Amino acid sequence: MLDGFKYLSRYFPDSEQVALVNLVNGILAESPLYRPTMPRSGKPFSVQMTNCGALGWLSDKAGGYRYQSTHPETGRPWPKIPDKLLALWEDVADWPGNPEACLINYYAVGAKLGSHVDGDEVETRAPVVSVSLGDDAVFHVGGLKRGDPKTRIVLKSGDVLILGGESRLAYHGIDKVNEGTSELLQNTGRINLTLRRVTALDKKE
Ligand code: MD6
Ligand code: FE
Repeated sequence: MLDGFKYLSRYFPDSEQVALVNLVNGILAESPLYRPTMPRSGKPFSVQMTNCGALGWLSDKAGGYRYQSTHPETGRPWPKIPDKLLALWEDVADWPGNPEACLINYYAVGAKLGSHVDGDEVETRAPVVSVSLGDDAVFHVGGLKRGDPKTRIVLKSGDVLILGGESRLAYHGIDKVNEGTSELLQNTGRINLTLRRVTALDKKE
């Protein structure tokens, strides 16, 4: 495993997971899930997404992968990142700036996320910090090349992952979600939140 990869099993206890789901539901009411499409091909993702934060990550056929400050369907700014997630970043990121984006992924039955690198951020010295909620998922992480050997981890509700240091640009993805393994979400499925710094940090914030 590359240096800088950290797995914090059950970082959030059950009661805090419930609080996080309530926060996410509040965000979804303002900033609904939508289905991104692949650059060029326009093929829809199986994962549905939205964001909170000053910037949000998105992808569509015409514009490709990018960050922008507004929701692609409502045109409204993304809601703020909840304090509970800012506190998580403070606790685990070990990096002097604030996160600017929180991508919210929702996996309904059958959704998965192909192997990718989180590479659209300018500030790749900052880690990406993720939280899993709901059903278990089989996560893989490899190396800096797509074909490098992969390690698999079953991510459970409340788990936190940190891709920092050398692992920041490692390939990773979700092979499958094990439906019905958690009762946290009202509908079956899985939510993953990823906190990112996007723009370069040029001064202490
Ligand atoms: C997911 N996670 O768990 C997908 N990226 O649904 C990611 O793509 C991810 O967990 C960067 C850092 C941590 C992650
Ligand atoms: Fe990722």
